Amino acid sequence: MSDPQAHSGASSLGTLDELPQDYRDAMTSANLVPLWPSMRGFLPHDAPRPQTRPALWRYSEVRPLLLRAGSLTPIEKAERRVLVFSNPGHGLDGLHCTGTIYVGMQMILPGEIAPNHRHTPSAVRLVVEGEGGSTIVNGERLPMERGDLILTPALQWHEHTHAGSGPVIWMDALDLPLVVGMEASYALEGASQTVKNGLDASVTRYRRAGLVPYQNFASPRAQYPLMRWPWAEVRAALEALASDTDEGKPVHLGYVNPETGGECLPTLGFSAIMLRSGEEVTLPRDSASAVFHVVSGTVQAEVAGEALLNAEDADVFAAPAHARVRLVNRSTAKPAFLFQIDDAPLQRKIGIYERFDA
Ligand code: 1HN
Repeated sequence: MSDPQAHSGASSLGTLDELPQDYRDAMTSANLVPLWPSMRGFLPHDAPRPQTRPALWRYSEVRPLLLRAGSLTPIEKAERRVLVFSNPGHGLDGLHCTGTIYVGMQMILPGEIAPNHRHTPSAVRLVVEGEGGSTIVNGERLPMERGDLILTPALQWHEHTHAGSGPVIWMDALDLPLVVGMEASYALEGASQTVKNGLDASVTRYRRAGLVPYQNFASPRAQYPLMRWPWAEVRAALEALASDTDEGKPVHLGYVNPETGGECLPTLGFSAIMLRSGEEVTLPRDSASAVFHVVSGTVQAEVAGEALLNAEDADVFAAPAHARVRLVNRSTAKPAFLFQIDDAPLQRKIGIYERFDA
């Protein structure tokens, strides 16, 4: 995008070592620094310089390490048994998948409980494998089936249980880096919840797009009316959209709050992409950072010009803000499905969201 108001007569700015030592010492003892030596770093010209690198985490590497954590670390010693997808551009300890998005893979074993708590960061789960897992959110039991999206928004009570056999594994995504940056990240622990509603009540109430419970017109709408999006329904909706979308154009659906039509969380956005067999798609480039999770199929991704080859089931890759993302499904037999997380909702709210392609 070219901005007629912008002009890049980039002149170099003064440096710290051009300043006399006594002046620098006086600034330091008064807790002052000059802006000009670091100005370009904080405000680079023409485009951001993300620390986030295009990076890929392979489930075939993550899974055995997660299973091993099951015997190395009992749930009581972990509360959440998670391996965090740390973007190397940020240093591994910062828990950044992108600048704003935290992603990890969590495992719970039969009979275990990941205890009840609530916290200021918002979270979602995308279920990867296993049967019998549930997340209980504010007294509502949400079954965890492969590909399902489950919300646990900011400050809502949530705990995870597992009544089946074998491990249950899911991907967690949180706006943690953002809330940590605001110095507002904290949690409260609580006693295990009493399940108050029927199984999966929010999915029952909001069974079909375009229909909401009638009494909601008269009473204040719940902030988070729908808590779970079953994958079977998302997949069917993608297949329907594909039949009405030209080859090479993204078959891309956004998850929304069914009462408002807006994003389902204030900070992070969620969407699902279908790549038909043999299809190659370039997503419209925008200012958001994003994380992609392969639900099924094989995807060759190119992120900011870097090739991330053959991402397969449950593999995850990160795209920095402003990056171009190209996706190819080389299979001639099978479609591929991706789940996307981005920080576009927050960028829109603070007025910095930009789309660079028509
Ligand atoms: C959390 O509460 C969960 O509830 C998972 O399952 C991952 C990462 C950082 C902070 C809180 C969960 C988390 C987390």
